[in-house]
Amino acid sequence: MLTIYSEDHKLQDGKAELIDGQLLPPFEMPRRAEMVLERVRAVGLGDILEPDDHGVAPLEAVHDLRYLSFLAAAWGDWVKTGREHDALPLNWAIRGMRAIEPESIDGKLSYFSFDAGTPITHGTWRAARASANVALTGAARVAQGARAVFSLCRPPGHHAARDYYGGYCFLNNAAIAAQSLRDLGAAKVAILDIDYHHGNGTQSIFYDRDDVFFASLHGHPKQEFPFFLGYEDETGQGAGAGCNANFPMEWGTGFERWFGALEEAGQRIRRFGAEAVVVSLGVDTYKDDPISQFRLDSEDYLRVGRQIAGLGVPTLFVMEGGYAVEEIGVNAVNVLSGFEEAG
Ligand code: SP5
Ligand code: ZN
Repeated sequence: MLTIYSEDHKLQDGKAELIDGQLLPPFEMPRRAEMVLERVRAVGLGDILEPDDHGVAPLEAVHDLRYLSFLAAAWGDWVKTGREHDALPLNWAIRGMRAIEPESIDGKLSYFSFDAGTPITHGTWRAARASANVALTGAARVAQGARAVFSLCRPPGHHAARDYYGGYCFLNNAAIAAQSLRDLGAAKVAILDIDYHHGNGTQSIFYDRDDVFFASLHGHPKQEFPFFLGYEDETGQGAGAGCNANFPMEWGTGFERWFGALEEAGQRIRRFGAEAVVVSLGVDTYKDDPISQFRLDSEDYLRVGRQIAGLGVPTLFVMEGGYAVEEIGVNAVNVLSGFEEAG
């Protein structure tokens, strides 16, 4: 299996995220991608390729123009006000408040985000664009006939919506790749999101569309971040009615229960008739993940890969979360090895 990777991910290297009532060094750190790359090499998964630059058009196909302009300018605008540390928002519009884009950078950070866990730094925009290019280059290979490609994206993407960032995500790599697969000829595309957290951004981007099916297995929103999306009764709207499937599960969920949900999600994707699948591959479902509460073990990920191979359609794996840094390489690459084995 071909891996797409860019060193530019290292440009996203924040100093602090707000988590657990504290400002801590970010769990989403450069070493994550380096550990995955190291494991790709160690098992001899296949060639490792740098991404091509796909320009802004595929970003604009998924994200709002004003949001993209904000992201491109955010660090510069922040520094202009005399600050050199990471940019974090302070507050958000909530019930009864006005959703008007403010002029000041502090106001814009609040307007275009949903958490204070996602620092914007000097290199954020470049890293996020490189990550999207990694996804797009993988999508192009899949469209050209590859059975499967691994886009080793960092920063991750599935929490980023059309016009807001959060959850360590700025550009929605999986959504950008899925839209690109559509534009390159696949009539129907499915996104299977197996990251521990609900892919709120991806769901919202495709919620009213019948050409992209979204299925997500995740921590139940009654307990887990991002809290305000990911319930089972969110099934799509308008033309997209029936094209969204959520499988929320409670803290402590183990592999057997989780795998049952994966089988069900697979059935839904098969019934939908997807011609290609994008997998939002997070391995924060791992038992020792420092911020998550499912109980998958390293060997389980081999079975996950085999199961996804059983869908029998061209597959693009897009890296999302996973914060047990020492094990992230083994866990992520086990999914890919399991897929390959099932060849
Ligand atoms: C891509 C991705 O996996 N993003 C996840 C972002 C999660 N950020 C906030 C998680 C809050 C976790 N709270 C648990 C505290 C553990 N002591
Ligand atoms: Zn996650």
